[in-house]
Amino acid sequence: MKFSLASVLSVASLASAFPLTDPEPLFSRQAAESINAKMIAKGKKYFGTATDQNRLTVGSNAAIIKANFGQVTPENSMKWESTENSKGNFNFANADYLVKWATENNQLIRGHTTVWHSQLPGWVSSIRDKATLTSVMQNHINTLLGRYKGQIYGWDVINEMFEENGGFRSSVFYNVLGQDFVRIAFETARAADPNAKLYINDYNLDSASNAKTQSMVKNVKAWIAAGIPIDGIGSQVHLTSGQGANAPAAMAALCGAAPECAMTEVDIQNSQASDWTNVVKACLNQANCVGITVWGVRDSDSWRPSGNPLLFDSSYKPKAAYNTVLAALA
Ligand code: 9MR
Repeated sequence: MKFSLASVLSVASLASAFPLTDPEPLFSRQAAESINAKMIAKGKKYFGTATDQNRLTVGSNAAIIKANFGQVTPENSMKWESTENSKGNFNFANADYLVKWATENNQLIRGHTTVWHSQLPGWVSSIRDKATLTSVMQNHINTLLGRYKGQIYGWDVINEMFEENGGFRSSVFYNVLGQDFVRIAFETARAADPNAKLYINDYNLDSASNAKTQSMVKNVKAWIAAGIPIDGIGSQVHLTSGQGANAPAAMAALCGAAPECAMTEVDIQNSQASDWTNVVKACLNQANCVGITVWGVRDSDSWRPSGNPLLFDSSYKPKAAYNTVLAALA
């Protein structure tokens, strides 16, 4: 049988129009399968990661996020010191970049964070009277949430307000306004972006028996009962080896206290495979756990790189931990 040049060419052009291979070959998608796609197949909203312009513009970060994740949290660009470092002077350059990139690349966004004692400029922490602090909080929340209204899945409205013993942290917000700062923050956020889910977020909520976990549960229930518009509890989930074992019970407690819940900043130093399996199961087990976010793409970019706490190594290769997550989502 003979082939004419024309038929060979037409087969070749057909093949390039309809490639038989995966349209996103292995080398560009970095891992065998997308953990975000698997998470959605389980009825969840996303598997996400933290990033920002400084990461998205270098190495394989953008390619990895596009291929494997479905949600981004700005690691630093929306914090108070980044957005309003001096009173009334807002700078949104880095946050705008993140939001535009996420929107163009079909990534949900978790806004992080409005009211937090850390990365807070001195002009805010030195305020001593209620009226000034209230109006400063309202203006900050209105301006930040207003700018991205309709574009953010959920906001960490309050971050890290509890002490390890379950008490309220001594911050300018609590010291000047008492518990009222919770109502002020959430009511302002609700009015500024009515469709965003409003979260209270914290760390060391990793065991159901922690005083801090129990205080979060008790207080959030009371605040919701009092009409404060809290939609969700975020558990940061910064773990070390072996701690994953407590995650399912911890999430059961937290997710029982609010309409929804999420694991918002996961990393596991010196992880065992069982830690990642337990973390994934902890969210899958709770019908109202909407998603899991890891706190960065590759180990060497983690805020605590020792113990290689993330899912990709410093060469952007998916680690065994990535495949453990995939298997837990199977
Ligand atoms: O990962 C963030 C790091 O780049 C910053 O230097 C640090 C400053 O406090 O914040 C890190 O992110 C924190 C997050 O915003 C809140 N929870 C704890 C995270 C790790 O410190």
